[in-house]
Amino acid sequence: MKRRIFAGYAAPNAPEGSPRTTHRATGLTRGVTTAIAITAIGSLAAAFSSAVHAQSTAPARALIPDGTPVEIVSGLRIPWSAVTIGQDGLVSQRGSAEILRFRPGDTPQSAGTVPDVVARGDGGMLGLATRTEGGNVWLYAYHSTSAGNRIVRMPYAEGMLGDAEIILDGLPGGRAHNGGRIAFGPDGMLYATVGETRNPELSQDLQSLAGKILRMMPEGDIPDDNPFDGSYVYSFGHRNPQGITWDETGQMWATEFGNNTWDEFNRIVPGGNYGWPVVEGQGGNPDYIDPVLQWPTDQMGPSGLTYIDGTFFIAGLTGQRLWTVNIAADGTPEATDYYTGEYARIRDVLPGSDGNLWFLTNTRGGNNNRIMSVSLAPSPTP
Ligand SMILES: [Ca+2]
Repeated sequence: MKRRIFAGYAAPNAPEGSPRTTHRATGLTRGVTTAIAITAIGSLAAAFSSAVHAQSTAPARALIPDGTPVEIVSGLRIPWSAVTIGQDGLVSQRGSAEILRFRPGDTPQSAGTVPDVVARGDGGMLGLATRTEGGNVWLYAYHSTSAGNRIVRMPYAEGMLGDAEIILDGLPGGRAHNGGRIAFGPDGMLYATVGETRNPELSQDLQSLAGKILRMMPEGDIPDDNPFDGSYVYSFGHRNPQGITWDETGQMWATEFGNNTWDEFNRIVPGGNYGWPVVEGQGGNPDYIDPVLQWPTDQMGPSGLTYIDGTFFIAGLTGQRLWTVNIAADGTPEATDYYTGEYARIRDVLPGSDGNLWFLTNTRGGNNNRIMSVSLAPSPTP
């Protein structure tokens, strides 16, 4: 059973894998409720309108992790991103130029290396994405170099990567806040999250690609219909976003590391300004778009994000847990956490090739990290 209890409260003797805490955000129309909001009440109009947007297709029941996760890959060192191509999985490790290929239960094999990868701070080999074009399969990678961050692509055939082709080079980079997630949207465009490289003022500077979500053609050109003419910038005012996904309506969503107070779950609109560094979390300032949900940074630290049949799954890195988010039919966003502290930090989450949910663990020491697989089931409570 779900427990709707105080934020930060750990239910004693909760069975393994059961939800520990559930946080319900109050909506404008709900008035005072007994639900506990970890979101600030400010600017819930934005949250409410976002929720209304999603409600028409929201399923009656949420998906929840079902049972004990099974280890399908071990011995990884800071795995950062994983994708599937058919039955193959491919995974990046932050400190390595090598991309590993795996199938659940087998020892991972090298699929090839990416040139010019330089790992320092939170940079290195970061996000992966795939694209099938005609009969060709491409693996895209976002990685750090000695001079900022770069997006490349490599053909993938018979388990091996071909030569890398640069898609976009010279992205802002630094020792921290490199962003690094990439994914193709339902519009066939490639999106990338770029952190503000610990230069907060760049997030509001439309001439800089730091602190932005970018949108580009699969070959790296700027699309004609981007919100700012001649710019890769799709949305701005971000701090260090590391998760992007889309729901079945085509709406984009993103997770973002906050500074000291609030981590964010944002509904992304073209040209939107998400506030950093003027606002962290829900500020209620009409000049900026507030997050739909926010969490104290010790509970979340969101990295990877995916969406499966009406439920968002968020890799809680700092909070060392898996989060789900659902938007109820009445527009109320609800977040639930699982496995707190059981699998170390969690860096990425994705639909696996075995039909289960996969997530990547990141211990602080970095060694013997794993990919876990867990089945999903409808929540027993509507
Ligand atoms: Ca924000």
